[in-house]
Amino acid sequence: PTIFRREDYTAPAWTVPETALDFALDPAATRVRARLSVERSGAHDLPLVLDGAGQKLLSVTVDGIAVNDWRIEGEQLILPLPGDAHLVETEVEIAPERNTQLMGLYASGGNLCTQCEAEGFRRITYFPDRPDVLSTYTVRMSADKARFPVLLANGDPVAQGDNDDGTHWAEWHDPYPKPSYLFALVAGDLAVNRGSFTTRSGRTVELGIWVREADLAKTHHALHALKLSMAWDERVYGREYDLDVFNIVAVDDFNFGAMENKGLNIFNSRYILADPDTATDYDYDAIAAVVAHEYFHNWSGNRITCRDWFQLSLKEGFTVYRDQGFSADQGSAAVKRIEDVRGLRAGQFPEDASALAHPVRPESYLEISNFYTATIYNKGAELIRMMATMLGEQRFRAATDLYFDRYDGTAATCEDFVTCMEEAGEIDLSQFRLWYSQAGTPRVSVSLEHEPGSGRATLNLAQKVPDTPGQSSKQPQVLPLKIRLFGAETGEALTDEQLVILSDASASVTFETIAERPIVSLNRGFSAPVVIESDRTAADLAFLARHDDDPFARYEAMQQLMLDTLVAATIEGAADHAAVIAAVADTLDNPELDPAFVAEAVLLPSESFIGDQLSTVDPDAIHAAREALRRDLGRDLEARWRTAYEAGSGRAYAYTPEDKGRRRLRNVALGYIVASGADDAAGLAYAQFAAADNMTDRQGALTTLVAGHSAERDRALGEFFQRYAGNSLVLDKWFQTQALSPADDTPALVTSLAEHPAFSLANPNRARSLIGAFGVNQRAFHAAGGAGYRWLADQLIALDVLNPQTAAKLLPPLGRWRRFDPTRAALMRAELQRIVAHPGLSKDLFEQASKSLE
Ligand code: BAL
Ligand code: ZN
Repeated sequence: PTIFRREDYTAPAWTVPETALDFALDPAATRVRARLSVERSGAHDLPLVLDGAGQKLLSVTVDGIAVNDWRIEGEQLILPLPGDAHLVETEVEIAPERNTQLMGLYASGGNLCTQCEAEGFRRITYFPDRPDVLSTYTVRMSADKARFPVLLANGDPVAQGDNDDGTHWAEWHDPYPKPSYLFALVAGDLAVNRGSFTTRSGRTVELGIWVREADLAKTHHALHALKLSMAWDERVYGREYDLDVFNIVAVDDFNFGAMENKGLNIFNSRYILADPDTATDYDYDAIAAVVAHEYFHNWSGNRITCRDWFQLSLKEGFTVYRDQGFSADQGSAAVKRIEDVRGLRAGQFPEDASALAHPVRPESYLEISNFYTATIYNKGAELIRMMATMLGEQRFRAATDLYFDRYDGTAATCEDFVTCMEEAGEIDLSQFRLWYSQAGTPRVSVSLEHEPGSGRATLNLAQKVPDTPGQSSKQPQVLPLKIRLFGAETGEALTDEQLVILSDASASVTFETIAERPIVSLNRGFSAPVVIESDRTAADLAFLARHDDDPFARYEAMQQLMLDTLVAATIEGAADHAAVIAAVADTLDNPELDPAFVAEAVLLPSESFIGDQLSTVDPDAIHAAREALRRDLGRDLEARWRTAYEAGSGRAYAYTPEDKGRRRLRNVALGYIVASGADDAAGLAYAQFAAADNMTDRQGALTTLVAGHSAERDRALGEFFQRYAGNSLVLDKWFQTQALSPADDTPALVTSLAEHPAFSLANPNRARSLIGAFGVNQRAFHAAGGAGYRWLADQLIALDVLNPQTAAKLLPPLGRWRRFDPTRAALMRAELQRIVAHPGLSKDLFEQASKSLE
C-alpha cells in the first residue's frame, strides 16, 4: 500500500471553485451527476486527477461534450484538459444499501445519509478529495416522497418541489467554500425538534434536530446544548454562526461520534438522544460536549480547515480544547479537568507508549482513518491548553482572534496556528513546536531540598522524552508546570502559585524565606501532559490530599497515594492500606467538598492505569491488589459509605450539577458497600436497580451487581434486557456493562454474548459495546491462555469485511504486547500475525496490525 508523507505535500494542480451535484436517490442504485468548474492552478500541463472509490462511472463530459481520453489509474480518474478553465461533468452510480463500511452515502435505519471525513466523498462522486480544495456546493436531490419525505444538505435551502412520478426534489446551496469532507446529505422519514437562536448581530438562525418520530422527546437536551454552545462561542471566542439554518440529524449506524458537516451535522444517535430513563449523567454530559464540539468546528474546522490530513490536530486538538472549556463552564471545572485527565491517561498515554505512538502532527500514514486518535484529539488539546496557559487569557484570545481573522476561508496548518500564538502572544514558541513533532509522554522527575537554616528551598526538575517507534534521542520540550509550596507543619501556602517553564533537560528553582519544611504541589491543574516522578512520601501526599487548594492537585495527590500503595501491593503481594484509608476517610468527612469531587477523589485508579506504572503488567496481581484495597476501604469505612449512600438517596431525579454529584457519590459508595462483603450488599444494589427513576442509578447498580456473583445479578441483567429490548442505545449498555465486568466469568460471558441474537457487527456502537469494552478490560482480556486474544482477533477479522475503519480502531489492545510477560506477549503477537496474514485484509487493519508487530 502507498505511504503518504507530510513532506511530500504539494498544492493542488487544479482547483474547483464551484461544484453542483444532482442526486437521483435510491438505496439500491443512486445516480450522481457532478458538475465541477475546474481551474488550472499555476503554470503546468498536469491532467486533472479526480479521486474515486467503488462507484460505476457512466459518463464524462468536458464543457458539455462527451470525451473519451480519460483513464482510470488505481481508482483515480485522470483527465487531460487543454485550457485553464473547464466544466467537467461526470455521472456515476452507487449502491448505498450495500455500503457497510459507512463511508460515503449509506443507508441507516431506512434513511440515507453520508459520512465523508476523511475520504468518503470519493465514494460518492469523482472529485479531488483532499481538504485543501475548497468549493461552493449546490446540491439537488430527488427521491421517493413517501419513503424519503425529508431532504437535507449543507447550507441553506433554496427550493423544493414535487415531480409527477411520486418523487420530490430539494435544492440546497452552501455559499461557504468547503472541502469535500464536509459535504453531507440526508434523505429520510424524520421528525424535527425546531428551535431558533438569535446571533449577537441580530440574525435569527433556525435550528433543527432530526430524528425518528418516536425519539423526538429525547432531543431537548441536545437542542438546549446547541443554543448554549452558540452563545458560548460568541462570548468566549467572538465566533458567530454564519448560515440561516443549522441542522443536526441523528443516525444509529455511525463510525464516529458525530460529524461537523457545514450546516448539517450528522450524529451518532448516542450523542443526541437522552431522557432520564435511558441516558446516564455521563451520557447527558457527553451529548452536550459533542454537540458543542461539532458546533465549534464551524469556525475551528470549517471556516478554517486543514491543508492536509497531517494537520488534523489543527482542527481537532483546538476544538477539543474548546469543548472542554464549554463543559467546564457548565458545572464543576475541577471535576471536568479530573475527567479529562483520566481520559487522557486511559486513552492517550498508553497510545504514546505503544507501537502505534505518533506525533500530534504525524509524518506519514497508510490510512488516514487510523489517525483519529487520542493523540491527535486529546494530546492535541493539551498542546493548545499549554499555549493558553503560557499566554494568559487575554493574549490567548488575541491570538485566536488573529488566527480566525487571518486564515478565514483557507486551509491552514498547525504551524499557522502556532505562529498566531507567537505573534499575538508575544512569545517565542520555537522549542514548543517539538510538542507537534516528538511523540511520547515526557517524564519529569522532581525533588525538593530544604535548608532550614537559610530558609532556602530548591526544587530540582529533570525531564526525559522517551523513545518511540522511529524516534530516539529526543530533545527536551517546553513544559509549563504550575507549582506551589505548602508548609508541612502549618498547612499554610508558603508561596503563590507559580508557573515554572522547564525547557532544559534539567533545571532548579530556588525559593527563599521558607521557614518550615515545604511540600510541593506539582503540575497543578495538570498544566503539562506529563508523567511526574517525585520523591514525595505517603505522608506528603496524604497532606496534600487534605490541604492543597488546587482541586486537581488534591485529587492527584490522593491518586498518587493510592497508586503507590497499589503498585507496592502488586509487586510485594501485600501493602499497608492505612494511609489510603485515612485519606479517604478524611475526604469523606470534609463537609466543604463538593460530592462530585469526593466521588472522583475516593475512586481507586483503574487496573489498566496501575498496569501502566509497572515494567511488566501482571493483570491478576493487579486485580488482587486493587480488590484487597477496595475491600479494606469498604470494611473500615463502611459506616461512612452508608452515610454517603443515604445522603444521596430519596431525591427525585434532576439533571443539575448538584444532583449529578450526589448520584455519583452514591454509586461510588454503593460499590464500596458491596466491596465490603456486607450481607445486605447485593440486596441493596438490587433495590436501587429496581427502584431507580433514572439510568445513572439503574446502570450504576447493575454495574456493581455484574462485578460479582449473586442471584440479584442474574435477575437484574434479565430485567434490564427485557425492559429495554427495543432501545438499541440502552442494549449497548447491557453488552458493555458485562464486557467491562471484573468478575472471573467475563471471558466466557463475552464469547457467548457475541452469539446473542441482539449482537451484530454491522452496527458500530454494538460492536464497540462488546469488542471495544472487552479489549480495555485488563483482567478479562489478558486472562491466562490467550483465549481473549484469539476471540478479539476473530472478531476483528470478521468486522474488517464489513467495516474496516471500526475494526482498525478496536485493534490497539492487541498491540500492547510489549507491556506483558513473554507468554502473553507471544500469544498476542501470534494473533497479530494471524491478522496480518489474513487474505483480503483492509489497509486500515493491516496498518494497525503490522505497525503493532514492529
Ligand atoms: N471530524 C470528525 C468528528 C469530529 O471530530 O468532530
Ligand atoms: Zn472534531
